[in-house]
Amino acid sequence: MKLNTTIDKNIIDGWFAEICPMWPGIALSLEIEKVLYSNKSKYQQIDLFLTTHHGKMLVLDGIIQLTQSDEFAYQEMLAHVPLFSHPDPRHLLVIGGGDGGILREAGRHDCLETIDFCEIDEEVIQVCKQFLPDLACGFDDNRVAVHIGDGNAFVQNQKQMYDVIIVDSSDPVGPGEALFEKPFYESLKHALKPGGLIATQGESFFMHKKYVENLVKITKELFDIQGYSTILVPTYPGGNIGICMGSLGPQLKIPGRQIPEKVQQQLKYYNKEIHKASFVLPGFAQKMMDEI
Ligand code: SPM
Repeated sequence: MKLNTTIDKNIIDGWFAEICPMWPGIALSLEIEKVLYSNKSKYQQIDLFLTTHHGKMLVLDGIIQLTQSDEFAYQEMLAHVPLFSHPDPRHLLVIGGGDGGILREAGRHDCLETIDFCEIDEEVIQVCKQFLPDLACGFDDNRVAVHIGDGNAFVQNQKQMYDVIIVDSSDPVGPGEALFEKPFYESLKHALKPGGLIATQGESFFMHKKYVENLVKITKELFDIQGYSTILVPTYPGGNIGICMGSLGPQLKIPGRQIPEKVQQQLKYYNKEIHKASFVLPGFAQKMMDEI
């Protein structure tokens, strides 16, 4: 099948193959029905596919960012684990995640008064507003203030502003690279109010040992309390992805407040039990964390 996309090298007989040096020798493939959008933005290659069995799929620089079939797992956990760990979050910063999925989940927290959002690539936001309204509805919340620009530069100018900061980054290849380095984490720490906490896309302990070790090392060095939670996501490499967290006060491994019933009813993955269980790691992964 010939598909009209600018990432032809990833398309084999109508299947998209996610090939990346970060996970050498293995590639997840999804069958594609149609290319809905394909363009090189100022920062990266953006592709939006309709798959045959997993809904629409957003791909940046050849890497799967989400599919409609399982995006809820990642967005719910990356939003609600940190937000429910904090006893009273009022001010939130979200860096990355131009699809709006984290904003959609954060919007369920009535206690939030302001939600700053920083994304480098405005074209990702536009594409998701056009093709993924079930995620981009996150932008409709009138507490959300959108800042287009480099998240690393943005956070350097914020001092003691936020109760919670969530970093929904792509992988450390391409525009997201600086978001995996210690100076960025130092800036995140300075942008937190006393008692604040951060949560960042923490890669996979199966697939990216050295990246996970680096994130855990940085957060252990900078924060009083550190934690690593894991999420099952079938369309990410290895079927899992982590959340790397650092806290200036609140415990992370149990919710710091009640989950309102009206919020719980809207969720498909997150609940009090999975919050706690997500910090229980397989033996080899826990050993890896303990040795850092
Ligand atoms: N809001 C969804 C944006 C997705 N951001 C994270 C994407 C990560 C893609 N690569 C996964 C590799 C995991 N080890």
